[in-house]
Formats: sequence, structure tokens, C-alpha cells
Amino acid sequence: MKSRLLLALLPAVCLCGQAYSIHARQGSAAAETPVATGRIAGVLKDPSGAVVPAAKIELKNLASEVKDCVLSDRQGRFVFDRVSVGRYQLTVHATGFDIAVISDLAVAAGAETAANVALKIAPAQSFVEVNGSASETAAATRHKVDAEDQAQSRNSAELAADAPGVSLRENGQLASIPFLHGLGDERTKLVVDGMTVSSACPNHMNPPLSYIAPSHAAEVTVLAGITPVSLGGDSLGGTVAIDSRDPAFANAGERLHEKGDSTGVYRSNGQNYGGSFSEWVAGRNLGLGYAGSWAANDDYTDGSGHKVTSTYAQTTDHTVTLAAQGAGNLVVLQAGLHHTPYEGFVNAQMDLVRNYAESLNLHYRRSFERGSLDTRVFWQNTWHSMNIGHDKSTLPMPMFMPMNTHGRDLGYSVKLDLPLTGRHALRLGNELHRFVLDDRWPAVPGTAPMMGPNTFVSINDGRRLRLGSFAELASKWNPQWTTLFGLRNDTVWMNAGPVQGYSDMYAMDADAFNALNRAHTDPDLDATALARYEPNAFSSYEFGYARKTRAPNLYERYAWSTNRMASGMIGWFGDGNYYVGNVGLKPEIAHTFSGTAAWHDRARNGWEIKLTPYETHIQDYVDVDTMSTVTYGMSTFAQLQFANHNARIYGADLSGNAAVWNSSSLGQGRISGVAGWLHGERLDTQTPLYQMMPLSLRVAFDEELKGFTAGVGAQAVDRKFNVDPHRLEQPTPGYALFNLHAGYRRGPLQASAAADNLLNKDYELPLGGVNFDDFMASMRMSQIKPLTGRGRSFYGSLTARF
Ligand SMILES: [Cu+2]
Repeated sequence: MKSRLLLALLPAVCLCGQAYSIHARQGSAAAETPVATGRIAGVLKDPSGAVVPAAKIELKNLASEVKDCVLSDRQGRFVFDRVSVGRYQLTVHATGFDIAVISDLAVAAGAETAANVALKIAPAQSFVEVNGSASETAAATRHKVDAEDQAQSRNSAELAADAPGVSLRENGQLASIPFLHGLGDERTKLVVDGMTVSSACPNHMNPPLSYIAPSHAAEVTVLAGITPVSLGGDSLGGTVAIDSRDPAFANAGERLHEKGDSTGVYRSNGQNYGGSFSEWVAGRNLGLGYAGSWAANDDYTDGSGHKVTSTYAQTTDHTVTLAAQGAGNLVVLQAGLHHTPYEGFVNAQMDLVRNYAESLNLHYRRSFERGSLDTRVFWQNTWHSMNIGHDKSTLPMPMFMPMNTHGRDLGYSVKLDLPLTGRHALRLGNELHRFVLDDRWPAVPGTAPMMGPNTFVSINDGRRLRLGSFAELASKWNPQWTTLFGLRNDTVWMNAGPVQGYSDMYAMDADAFNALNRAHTDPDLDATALARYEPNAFSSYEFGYARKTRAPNLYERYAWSTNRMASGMIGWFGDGNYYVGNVGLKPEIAHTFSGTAAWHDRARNGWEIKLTPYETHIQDYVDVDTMSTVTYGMSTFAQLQFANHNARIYGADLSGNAAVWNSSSLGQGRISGVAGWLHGERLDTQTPLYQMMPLSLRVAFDEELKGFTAGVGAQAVDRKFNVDPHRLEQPTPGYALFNLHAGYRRGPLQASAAADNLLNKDYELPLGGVNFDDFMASMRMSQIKPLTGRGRSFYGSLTARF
């Protein structure tokens, strides 16, 4: 990564790879097959001859581009041990000093290479090279995924859950949906290996992050709040990007570069089993790999011992990766198959009975003497089917209703990074995303005119085409001041063909819809202005403004039927309500003001505190108007039509961590915490917005010593009393959950064990929606209740690397 800017300015985001570092990989490989290794050691000194501690030293293999980094110790010393024979570049980043580079270091078998570095004081007017790492803002969180994260996460959205500003909406077991600062689902840009795909489902059962298994994820980046325009577009809340491992090639000392791993995981609550396997083989220029995973679980039990039905799931996926490199070029082709044969949705009327997707993702990157080009073409074809699944089919009066959705995503992106001078870097880009959707509900024999004799056409040839272009300028004016300005245009073209209902019963709505002009062109404009001030080595302040736009999705505009049964099938909110689209909807425009203040020790590895307050005004927020309400027994539901209303959300995130001890006898002990608070309201009615996460706090203590890791954690969530009256949202009580985990790593093996919700607390999920199954089990007579969370669960996992 060409991230001098990042390393020099934003050490809050530590790039020291651990899970996939040079040490770890070659260390474990050495345990099986002897690989010739040597070592690099050195001392850092300043011009007066004094040693420089806590500087970051990055080592890059010149052939494979694999990187590792360490920090210098109190005596200014650093060591890279068990380094494969080959040639390396060594880069030193120390606050207050110029970046120092040793461009070619040779490592020979069994020998030590000396790399003593004399650092120069950075003159006040010198500029750090700004080299296209504009994506890094102070509020960004980048996290290397390790085996323990993978074992802990049932789906990839959970990998992002610990980042400041993130809350998760429960959505099946495989498809949790991240919210950034209260803006979630399609208001957050979700990117998997550079691909943006759309949910091909009226209930968003297959959101983008459901297409990467936690076992394949290598890195998670969360940008909450002000997002550079190069990473935004067609979203309001920010960006969550998950990337799988970069391909690695053989270096000078290797004939073949081989690595693989295999993991098994078991979680007790819900009998959750999973496994994954990956293998990668590469020469100097060509590599081929496979990664696959499988997971299955039954219904979970909540803290009161009640089985929560329709929370079962099963999924399989396969990815084949082919990569080639040479002379500054890298080409990677990924082909993926994802198959979910079933997944229950307790907060929806229907379950997923099949989701099958095939995808191709071709990535090409070229580095020039100065700058780089990054291009991508991707395609995904998704077949999604819903009906009631095996739990709902045993409820009284089961309603079988097949629904088939077919989605096709096609897109490209081109990004060009151009350092203009030592002071400025320009990033230009262009991207396209085309989504075509058909949603058809076949007739159910013997149910005419309600559900027959014809096929119900929900969305007919729905099309959403987005063409985006942007320019972004990052400037480092002096050692204290950095700015980032960006402008972006996304034009969204939408249309949908004529529809029909199951029978003449639906003709009035269908005729009215078919008579409308349904074509829309939305020219959306985004802008970002961001400034960062670092007065000294102990603090940094960043503040900025962003205007971001999102055009409505196909269902928000084109869900056409006001029939209660049909409109009950539309909606991704888990609230049991009935949703009707609105062809006249306008795009949402968010104006966000946000800042981040960070304080830390000089070395930035002892302690850090970060505070991010924000306020967003959303013009034409896509909310709802109430058309009618209907009461069943003790419960009331609303039929709602999507409608634009102004809204605002404000809040703050506070996060921090501190080393409690760090020594060879005690190991490393670290305490960390994240707190989030926000308030969202609709301005015309002054009522709360739907699913705003109440005040929440997570704290953890983690210890690491000689291959052992252990930790305790707690999560406290306040009661939710600000509820949306339009959706008849229910309050939820506050709660606290505790967890424990331990792990051990030796050679190629890593084992971990943990307990979640240790005290088996019975609690309701603030963003979980309602338990629709229990309501149906009572023949629609009970009070519908918020969904309860998982009770105590033990889990264990074992990973072998080879
Ligand atoms: Cu669905």
C-alpha cells in the first residue's frame, strides 16, 4: 500500500499486520518444510546520536510485495526474525523525522543483515509525499481480521460491529446489516472486494455483506461519517468495505509460494457448525487459489429458555482466484458461487428458501513511477426464492406463497491516483453500476382470486443504472495541516415495466401504476471538504462537511400494490408492517458536519482516546406516511407508503484503548472501549426515526502472552424509549451482556474457546424488529413483541495453517 500519508498522519489506524505477517506465515511454514531464513536487525538514532523508540519500521519483500512491520523498542532497536531469503525494502516512520528508506536489503540464509538508520529531523516546511491514500480519514477504522474474529462472527457484518459508530440490525443469521451513525441498509455503502451489489429481495435477505463468509475476510474498513467521495456515492451514512486476502507470490528464495488453512467452528446455542478451507499456490508471476466455506445452524434459544423459531440457516460458498503479476501490473480474477438453501427470518412473514448467486470480479492494478491505476469489472447473477420455511409451516394457518426474485448486477470502476507535486495528490475516478430486477410471485393453486390464477408481477424488468464520476485532491500543506476536497456526480436512471396482480382483484392498482410515467433521472451531487490539524505528536483534530446523496431503490419507487396481503411482503424493516412504493420519490440528500479529536501518547501504541461528534440533516429522507392501520387481537400494524420527509440525526462516538502492561514476563495487557450515542428525528412531526440505537457501551480487557490470548468483555445498552410512532416501533429495556474468550496458538495450530452472554441474560434486541413467528403462533391474537437475543452460547474453533 502506498500509504505514506496514512502512516505519517494517521497512526490511529495501525497497519502492522499480525494475522498474515511475514513472521507468522513463514514461521508456521518453517515448522513443516524448512524455508531458508535470515534476520534483519538495526538501531534507530537521531542526529544527536540519541536512540529513537516507538518508530514504525515497515519491511516489504521486493518480489512478493508482502509487508510486515514492527516498532522500535526503548533502546531504538528493532528485529525482523525468520525472514525468507530475498530482497527487501525497509521504511522507517517516526514522528518529527523525515521518512527514511533503505531501498534494497539482501537477506541471506542463516545470516543477520544490519540496518542501522540515522533519522533526519523533519524541517518545518518539508512535505510528506501524499500518495493517493485519501481514503484514510481520522474517523476511519481498519481492522485485520484474525482467526478469533472469524470464529466469533456468524456473518461478515459482525466483523465490523466493534468499530466506533457502528450498530447492527439483526437480519436472519447470515445477513446482519450495519448502520453507521444511524444510517443503515442501503444508506450505507457496502463493498465486498471492490464490488457493490444490490439486495435482490423485497426484504433484503441477501444484502451485500452476506456474500463474503467471515472465514474469507482479511480486512474490514469502516468509514463512519465524512467519507471521501472516492469511496462514497449513492449512500448517506458512510462505507463498510470488506476485502479478502491479497494474492501473494513467490519471492527470490522460493520456487513456489504455498499456503492454506482449514478451520472448524462449533457454537452451542443453536447447534451451529461451520468449516472453511483455503489453498493458495503461486510462482513468481502466477497464482491460483481456492477458498470454500460451509455453515449450518438450528434455531437459537433466548435467555429465558424460549426457542426463537425461524432463526435456522445453512450456507455454502466457493471462490476460485487466479492472479498474475509482473512489471508493476497485477491482475486478479475471482469467480464465486454462493448457495444458501434455507435461512429463517423470524421478523418477516416469509423465509428464504433458496438463494443462489454466481459472480465474477476482475481487478487490474498498475503502478507507475508516480501514481497508479486501479480498475475493476464485476458481474453477479442472483436467484432468490422465498416462501414459508419449515418452522412457519408448522404454525396454525400457514400461508404458502412462492416468491421468486432474479437480480443481475454489472459494473466497472476506474480509479487513477496522480501525485501532482510533493504537496498534492489527485484521485480521479469513474464507475458504473447497473442492476436489473425481476420479482414474480407464482399463483398458488386453489387460492384464486387472492393468490391466482395469474402470476403476481411485483417488479417487472426494474432497472437502476448509476454512472458516477469524481475528482479528489489531498494536500499536505505543512507538517500540521492536511486537507481533502472532493466532488462527485452520480446520475441514476431508473425504470420498471408494466405489472399485473394475481387476478382482477388487483387490477385497479396495476392499471394506475401502468399508466404512470415511471422513468426517473436523478442527477446527484456529492461533495466533501475535510481538514486535519496536528499541532504536536500527541493530538490531531479533523473536521469537515459532506454532502451525500442516495437515489431511491427499486422497491421504494415501484412496489405498487396497496392490497394488504401483497404490501405485507414488501419491507426490509422487520416490523410486520405493510409497505407501498411511491413513484414520485426524490433522492435523499444528507448534509453532515463532523469532527474527530484524537489524543495519544507519542509512540501511539500506549494509549489513545478518540471523540467524534456529528450532525446530519437529511433533506427528503425516505420515511413513510401512514395509509391505514389494522388491528389483530392485541396488536396493531400500519400500512405505510414511502414518502420524503426532512430529518436530522446527531450524536457522538467515544473510543479509546490503553496498554495496562507490556513486558516479557506479563505479556501485553490492553483495555479498550467504544461508546456510541445518537438521536434521530423527523422534523415535520418531531418524532423519532425508526431503529435508532440507544446509548451503548462496550469495554474489553485483552491479554496476550507467548501464544496465549485471553479476554473479558462487557456490552451495556440503554433502554430504547425513542421509538417511531409511524411504524408502531416498540420500546426495549436496557441490558448488559458479558463474554469471555481464550485462545492458544502454536506452530500451525490455533485454538480458541469462548462464552457469549455468559450470564444467560434474557434481552430484547433494539434493532431486531418483532417476533412475527410468535405472533402467528398465537393465531394473531397476542401482543407482538420485540425479538429476543441469543442466550448463553459456548463456542470453540480450531484452525490449522499449512
Ligand atoms: Cu427474500
